[in-house]
Amino acid sequence: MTGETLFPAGFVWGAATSAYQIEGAAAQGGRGPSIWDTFARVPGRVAGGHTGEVAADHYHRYRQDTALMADLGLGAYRFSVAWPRVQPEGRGPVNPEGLDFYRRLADSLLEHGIEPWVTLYHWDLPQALQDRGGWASRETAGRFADYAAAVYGALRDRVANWTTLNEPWCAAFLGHAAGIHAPGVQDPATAVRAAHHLLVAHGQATRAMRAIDAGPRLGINLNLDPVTPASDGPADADAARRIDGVYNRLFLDPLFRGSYPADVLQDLGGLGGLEEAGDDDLAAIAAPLDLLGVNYYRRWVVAARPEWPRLGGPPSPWVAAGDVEFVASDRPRTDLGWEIDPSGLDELLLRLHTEYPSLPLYVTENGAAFDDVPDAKGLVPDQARIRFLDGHLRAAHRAIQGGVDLRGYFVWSLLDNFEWAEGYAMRFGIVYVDFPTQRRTPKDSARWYREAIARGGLNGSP
Ligand code: IFM
Repeated sequence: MTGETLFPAGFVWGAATSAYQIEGAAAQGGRGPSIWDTFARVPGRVAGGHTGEVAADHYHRYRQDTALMADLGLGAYRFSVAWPRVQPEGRGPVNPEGLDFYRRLADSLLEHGIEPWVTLYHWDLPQALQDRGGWASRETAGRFADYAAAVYGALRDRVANWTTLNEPWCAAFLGHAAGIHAPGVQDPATAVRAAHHLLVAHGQATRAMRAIDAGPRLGINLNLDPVTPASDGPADADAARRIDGVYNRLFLDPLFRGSYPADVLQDLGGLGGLEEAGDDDLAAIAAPLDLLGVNYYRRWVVAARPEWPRLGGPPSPWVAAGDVEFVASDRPRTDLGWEIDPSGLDELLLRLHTEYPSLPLYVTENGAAFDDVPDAKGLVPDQARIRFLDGHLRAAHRAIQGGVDLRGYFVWSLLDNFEWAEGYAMRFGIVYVDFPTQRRTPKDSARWYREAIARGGLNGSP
């Protein structure tokens, strides 16, 4: 390969994390318990019995971490605010100590010339709100709007870029249908209702923040994946339509077209009562946004298996699609077993550009879990992650060449962290964290990313 694959001037080079996955200090600084504190304590819910109680201790080490980011040359850092740190009870008075932590973090980033990007909800609902019904209850949407306004009011002088929710599909369907994420509910109708209330929460928060001033660049982070039928047959095509519907379009359509997709409503057959969503809700959900954050990890290849659903095993997160098989291919995989397919990223970005136009896009998460181990010299050679990032950045570049308004890329993740139900076994960081000592070691991928950032792109032609 010769030449270089350069990104446009102003392209944002970032890294992302989330509060519960890295902060620790779960009972410090006035933080209240979240649904993940409760869930992780239940035996068998999280691999190894791990919890986020200490995590990467970022709450105490944030200065060291921002210095690390500066050393990498990051232009932006996406982090989430822990709702129970700001409002321990999920409503009522804010905890000044909680807000101060995020002010100090933002200041430290700004001192290093790194743009703070805030996500308001990355799955750590205050337990007190779960006790009142959580996302199954409409009341939670209103509480989220109050919380969003409080955080925006406190940080708006420091933070320009805001996203409301991270991956509402996971919060709704992993949390309330499969029950493999907090709060561990296993009821399809509740999952669909939770999805709607999450979207209403997004809409009401957007309204509340814009009522304070016209300042925020506002968006949402969706996990989106292309869905490909395993064959040319009509049954597999229909399986792909259904998975695309309940995974991608259930969120994209209300946000960017103002209504739930008719075919998905029909597939869901009245579950969750979505067809009764009123005009007010839909108008709030569809209020114009400034950006869409795309979290991309893989492509789904699906086949219809009418002889299913299988008996036994945990309930499926794929509501109304329990008869769909996710077909494995011989593509290489990460250590989490996720197939690696960079071509899904440009395909997805081009689709968003064509079907949901005029949205500035950012890849707000993309990365890979490997079982990294430091070598005898204390270095962490992670060639597989470098290949992963290189391949996906090339896909992002192809999308830009194809006319997509893609403005930035955030690697998931800056640090090894608490990977939800997988605990600490799965390492997504470009910086290795030795959890017993909390020592940070930039992996080879961090050095590689630093070079890409400095060059404004990749070595070798597209
Ligand atoms: O770690 C998660 C993150 O919290 C949300 N997106 C996917 C990542 C990898 O599973």
